[in-house]
Amino acid sequence: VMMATMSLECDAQDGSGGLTRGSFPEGFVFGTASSAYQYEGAVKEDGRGPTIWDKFAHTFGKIIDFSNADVAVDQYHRFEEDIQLMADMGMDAYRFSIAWSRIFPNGTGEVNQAGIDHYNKLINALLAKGIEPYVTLYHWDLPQALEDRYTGWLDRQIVNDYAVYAETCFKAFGDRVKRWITFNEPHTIAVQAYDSGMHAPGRCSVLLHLYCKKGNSGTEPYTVAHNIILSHATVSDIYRKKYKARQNGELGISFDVIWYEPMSNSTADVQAAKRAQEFQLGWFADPFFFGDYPAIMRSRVGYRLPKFTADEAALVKGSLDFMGINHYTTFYTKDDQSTVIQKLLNNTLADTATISLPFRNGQPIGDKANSIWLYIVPRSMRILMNYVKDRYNTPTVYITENGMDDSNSPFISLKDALNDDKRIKYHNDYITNLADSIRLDGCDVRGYFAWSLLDNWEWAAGYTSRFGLYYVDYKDQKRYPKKSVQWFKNLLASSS
Ligand code: PSG
Repeated sequence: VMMATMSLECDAQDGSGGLTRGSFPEGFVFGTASSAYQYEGAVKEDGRGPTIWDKFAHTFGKIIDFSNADVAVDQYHRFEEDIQLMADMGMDAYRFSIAWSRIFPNGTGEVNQAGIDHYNKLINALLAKGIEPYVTLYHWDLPQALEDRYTGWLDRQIVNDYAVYAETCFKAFGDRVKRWITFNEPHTIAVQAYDSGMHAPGRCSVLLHLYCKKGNSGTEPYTVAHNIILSHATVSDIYRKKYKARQNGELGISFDVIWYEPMSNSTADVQAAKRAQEFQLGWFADPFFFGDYPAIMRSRVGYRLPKFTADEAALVKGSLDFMGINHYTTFYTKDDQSTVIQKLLNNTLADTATISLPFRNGQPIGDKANSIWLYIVPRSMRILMNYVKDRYNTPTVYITENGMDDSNSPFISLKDALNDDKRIKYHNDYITNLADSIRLDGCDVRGYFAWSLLDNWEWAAGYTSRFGLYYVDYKDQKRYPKKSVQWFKNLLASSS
């Protein structure tokens, strides 16, 4: 056992344990991912308007360590240094998001030129180092003004305002940006922000409004999802009609996908795992491929699930050029028809009639990272790629996020924090399974983005979670390479 463990570690150290650039097709893209609110800081600079996350983070009791991202990792000022770190690793691409409220401080109205200038500088600095920008237009930081004006994503007006914002970005940056991600994790938005209430704007009705003042966990997630899907479709139509011919780019969405394994091989549990996936990925992806939500959602959610008119369905269907997939973890799923939970919660989880857990017979499904939801199950990467290939007829896929976190503990020395063999193994094993899905199974995956370049502000978990390839000392913003940086360097420098 000892020997086996040692040789595993050695593989992990010497970079890539068999993986090389040659394990992937020509042109396969490697990058790291980030988002504006988690990285930028400078929240009051150059005319940036407040967002729902500024307000949420400054509300007592919403963030575990009482922190906020007013400073974060200060990438607003340090982007040149950070781009050098990417270039040193040999990264091909960088996925970052634009803060809507830097472009339109009030959500709509007059463009803030200083915001445009900032992202021009960032994009140009990336291109100067040969790093391709992959730009997310919405990574959760809605201008607070739109929340105040009409409750943001709950109101159909958002579709128009988002379209103006997106088009402004195409005009300003589309000569250089060829890959656009219109939304990061619409499912997480619907469920965490409007059902559990753990994310901004913190709406929910579960547990008798104990945790949220306002909201309806059984209806609002479906309304918000619908408006997000229509927003993507509207923007895709605009892009294809007015920009695609000249700019020749592509638009996708980054879907969050947990893999669900049946808790047992009973028919009920097998069906439950299938149902859980249709309520997660199917909810958001099916409309783009088939023009409607999954049939199981129609029957279980009933009148609470909005309908697409024939025109809308036609606009939505086919409006995705590629699928982004954020994949981290796997749960066991079992059938749960108990009306107690359904009555008590009356939310999207109750609608699925399933329960998902990381344990079976007291055994965890995999090694745990730091986040309570992050269990390490590398085989699922390959299984998920095949599920996507079969269900959606071999779409073009980018893994837009994959990674694991360590805890931010005052008892861990810097030296130990940099020694991240566990992260090396995580990336090695997930990437190996990804390579197999392409080479052996014919899945059309074009790129892989590690979450994340740097340790950063992890939403409701604040600074307690460290996902970076680089360690950040939050006292002085110094970046230190963890061991996984060298591992990526070796992989990216290997010949094809
Ligand atoms: C991703 C996956 C799960 C929960 C939350 C996320 N899951 O499998 O239960 S959020 C996602 C996000 C990014 C985060 C990162 C790590 O896009 O901003 O920092 O993953 O949580």
